[in-house]
Amino acid sequence: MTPSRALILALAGSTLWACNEQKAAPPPPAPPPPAAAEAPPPPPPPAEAPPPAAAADPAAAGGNGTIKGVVAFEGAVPAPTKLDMSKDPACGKINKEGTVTEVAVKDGKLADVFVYIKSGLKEGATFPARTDVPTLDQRGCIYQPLMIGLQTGQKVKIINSDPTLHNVHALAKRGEFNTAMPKKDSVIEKSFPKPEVPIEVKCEVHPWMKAHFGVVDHPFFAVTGADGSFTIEGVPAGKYTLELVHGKLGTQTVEVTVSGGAAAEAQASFKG
Ligand SMILES: [Cu+2]
Repeated sequence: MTPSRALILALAGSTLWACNEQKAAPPPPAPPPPAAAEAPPPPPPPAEAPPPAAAADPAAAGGNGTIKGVVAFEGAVPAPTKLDMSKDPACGKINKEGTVTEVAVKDGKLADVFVYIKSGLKEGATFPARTDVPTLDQRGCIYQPLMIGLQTGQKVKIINSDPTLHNVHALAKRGEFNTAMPKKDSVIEKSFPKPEVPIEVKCEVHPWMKAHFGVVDHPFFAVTGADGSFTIEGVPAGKYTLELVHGKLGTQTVEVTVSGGAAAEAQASFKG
């Protein structure tokens, strides 16, 4: 026999043997079935699937809805409040009118209204943190602006733009501070750990100085501008109660339904 023939036979033999073995293999496969019977264990992994589903929950916390509105003012618009600044001559030099506009109305629309979602947000949901830093200025011995919205933990910058002593005192249940700011252009930063609406801010040097913070534990709030308008973005679909707070005119609530990406309209009116 030549070497090549021997090789062919050997290959043929091994092939047959392999075939036989494959045929014989079926019997052993018997064990696999048990393995298949152990398929049930896989279910546990699916059981772990829920956590990812829970992770999807926070994702659902945010949204693409928008709440827009305009806050109106009805009645006679109060004149700016005249202030007696004789106690501190430095104030009169900057604030020549010696007034503060506590009820700011333009074309029947009201500024300085804190608007926020009071109820309707999913329990336990977490939301993105606001990172902008609003400013409360002490200028002309009045606070500017008179209303500031904040998320818990969000910083507010407080500036003394006057060449006189101010002592800013935030009367918060949590995070109260009472800080003397003797130098012009001095700046401090503060934040509040818990929601509270409103928090009164006053100056311990000038008794007429008052402002308010509205602090909530989510980012869905706004303060009406000079034209009375406000916009709250990124709101999940749902039914909500909005609360509107003005430092001088009180509080009211409005129901609003946010669906999909459409802007929900909210109208409100304060009376003088
Ligand atoms: Cu002051």
